[in-house]
Amino acid sequence: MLHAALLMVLHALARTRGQYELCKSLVSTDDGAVWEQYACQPKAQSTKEYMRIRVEPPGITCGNPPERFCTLENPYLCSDECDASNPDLAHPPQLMKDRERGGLLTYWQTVTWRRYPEPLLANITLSWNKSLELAGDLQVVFEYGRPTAMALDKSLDHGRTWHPYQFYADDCAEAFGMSPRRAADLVPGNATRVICTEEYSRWVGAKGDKVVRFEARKRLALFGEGLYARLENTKGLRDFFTFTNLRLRLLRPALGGTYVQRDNLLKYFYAISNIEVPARCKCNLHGSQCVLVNGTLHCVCEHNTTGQDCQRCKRGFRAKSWKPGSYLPTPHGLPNTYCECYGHSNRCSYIDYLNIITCVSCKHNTRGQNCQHCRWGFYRNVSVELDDESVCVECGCHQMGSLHDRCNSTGFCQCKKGAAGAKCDECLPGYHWRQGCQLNVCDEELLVCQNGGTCEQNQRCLCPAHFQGVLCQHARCEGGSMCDHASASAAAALSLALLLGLSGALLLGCAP
Ligand SMILES: [Ca+2]
Repeated sequence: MLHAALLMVLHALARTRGQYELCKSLVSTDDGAVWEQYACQPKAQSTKEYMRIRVEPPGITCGNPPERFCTLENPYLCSDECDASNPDLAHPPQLMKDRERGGLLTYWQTVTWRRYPEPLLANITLSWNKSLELAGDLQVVFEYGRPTAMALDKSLDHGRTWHPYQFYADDCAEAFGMSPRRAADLVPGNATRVICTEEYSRWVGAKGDKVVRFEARKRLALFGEGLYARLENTKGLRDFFTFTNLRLRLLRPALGGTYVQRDNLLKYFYAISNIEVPARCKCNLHGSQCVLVNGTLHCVCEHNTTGQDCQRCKRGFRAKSWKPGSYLPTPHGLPNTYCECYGHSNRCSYIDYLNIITCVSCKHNTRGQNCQHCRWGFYRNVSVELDDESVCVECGCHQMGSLHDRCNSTGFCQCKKGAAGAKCDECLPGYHWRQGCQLNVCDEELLVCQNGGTCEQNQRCLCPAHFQGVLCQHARCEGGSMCDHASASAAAALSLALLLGLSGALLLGCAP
């Protein structure tokens, strides 16, 4: 009773929770508790705490040696100092992802543009060692002005190959040879276009907007209610929001004006106080949880999948090829992997006292937890795959000739004495078929009827008038004499009978 109530609660919970948050739920059916499986994905979250940051080139971070810098607002008040050896004056990369306490602004800062006109270049590589899906706007907060030229790249393969994601410049044509566009200008047909935007690079004063965005939200919103169908059907759309690494290439700092003031290069540098990457673990719709394992994010995989991204079938579940889950049909999608029943059942039941999931009502004469065995009385047809409907062939053991209706793995039945053949429907030499194999009394080969007798249905010799015995080997010796000839042939028959293991009856006859 309590169990049933719990099931109802779980089921209700499954229905009321958001889309794709639940991978499965136990439901009550006539067959008992059965798992219903759904496509599922982890919730979007801030991924800052799992993010690793690397900055390049070496020596780009300020403070080693200590350095003075000015600000664009107050270019001649150059009292600020960056000193890597002093915690209060150091600006290391981890300050781009720290939790700022008590309103204290902390930021990573580069060296100044002392080497002008050599460009001031800095790369920031963000890595998670895990495939993620961008679920909101990527935001980078710049202090002391936003760069006038910057590129955002992404990698899907842990940094082996990189692709441009978006370009940012105060003049896109000049910096990248592209016409400027805004994310708001995109339409569903070009939602994955790589654009150059001028929205985040203009000088708005030091107190103005500090944020540079990659507007994933606007791109996703282009599809409205049809988003999940689009994610399913539009090639490359899911991949567009997927990444393992992101890279910011800072190409030219904020200038605070239209040109570089060569007499005051200490006011040009980059400083970033925060990077937010709202994303979800990519689990291929086979997991709703993502956990840290040895410091790296891993999906908690359902639907008999495994791997960091649930990108493989579990051991023993490889008869069907792996597939990602599907967003369709909404609201629960298709998990695309049931418990593995090799196509002989599409229902699975959870047996709670054994803690196993087992296929229910295996069809096509199969049985077993995964419908991987043949029912009694059937054997495995090795010439077809396990998921073939004709995988189990009936043994067809002859009811009379075999001990029972089961056969071995090659289809051979267990025969009663004297029976032979795969189905036990034939007799060994010395036996004849009569509701099974019966021992011959006489035949045309070894137990030939003697003295002109004829064998009747292998059961008895019909002897001529003057002979008797099982094989008509004895003369009828009336009066007890003149039986010499017959006795000699009786002796021969006797030795033959002993040879064949016959006994008893032949010993009777005439005494000499
Ligand atoms: Ca910070």
